[in-house]
Amino acid sequence: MLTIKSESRGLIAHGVSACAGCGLELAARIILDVLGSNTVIVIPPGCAALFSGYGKETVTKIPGFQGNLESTAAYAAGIKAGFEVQGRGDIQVLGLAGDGATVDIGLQALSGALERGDKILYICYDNEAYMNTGIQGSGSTPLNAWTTTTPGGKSVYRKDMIGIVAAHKIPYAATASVGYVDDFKKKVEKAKAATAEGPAYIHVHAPCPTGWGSKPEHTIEVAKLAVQSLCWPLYEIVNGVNYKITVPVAKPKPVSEYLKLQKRFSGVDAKQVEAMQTAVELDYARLTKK
Ligand SMILES: Cc1ncc(C[n+]2csc(CCOP(=O)(O)OP(=O)(O)O)c2C)c(N)n1
Ligand code: SF4
Repeated sequence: MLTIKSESRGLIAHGVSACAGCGLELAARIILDVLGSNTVIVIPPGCAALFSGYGKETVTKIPGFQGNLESTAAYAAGIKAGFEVQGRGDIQVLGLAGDGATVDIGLQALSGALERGDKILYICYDNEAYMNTGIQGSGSTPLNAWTTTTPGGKSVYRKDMIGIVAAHKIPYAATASVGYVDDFKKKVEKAKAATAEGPAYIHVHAPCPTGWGSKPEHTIEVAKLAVQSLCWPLYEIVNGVNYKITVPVAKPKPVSEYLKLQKRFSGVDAKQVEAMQTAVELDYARLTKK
């Protein structure tokens, strides 16, 4: 057995078995640094389960619960309700789930919690596929991306998950990126505060070198390029109506710059890149008008 001799910092110990350069690992450390120890975490199966771990192998230093893939938001809501009944409503309950567990399989449970106004914080880390079970395409996989279930490139657009969340008119929703840590931290702070009123939701873009075919040392560069090429705009939405872009992009970089660092887009041709460029520009123009 490996004995780790150094003291670990933060609420996630070292020794996490995530892949090198994992965007989720960085996101999880940032989130718990901001939320602090008065937090209970709910994690479904997926790569985040590497943190809740198995038996004595957990690396999280806060209480946690691993449920099933469908019900992260329902578990979180139930745990929060239990604390409220006990007069311990100050405990932050965090659901941390992948895009598959959020955008597809857990969508119904999440929608229910958002509609009821449960005072939970839900963070979806978006690695744009079901990574833990071998890179299958999800509702959040972008157009033209290779996955094992979209071997010729995904033929349809991703779901507008943040739009779906905003339609519930919850107190706070935001997109975030591990490439913009200060912006991400501020959003976790705001989301934490918003849960005094109702649900808060953050959708954080978290590159996955294993699934995207990017170099581990390029994770931050890839994350930043997604924002700078308008493929992943950073904004927040208060009460479902007040939109604000938090990292404006005055001179966008071409989408092709973002794509070229990832093997999952190596099959795209010039026409497809052009279509992606047009789509992100239109989306961004619409966003700036909201
Ligand atoms: C209903 C259901 N279908 C399939 C599975 C198998 N499964 C376990 S983890 C996982 C991948 C989850 O993907 P995502 O939520 O995107 O998280 P990631 O693995 O990318 O971190 C799947 C499909 C399951 N546990 N439950
Ligand atoms: S497969 Fe991707 S998300 Fe999962 S641990 Fe590895 S790098 Fe992280």
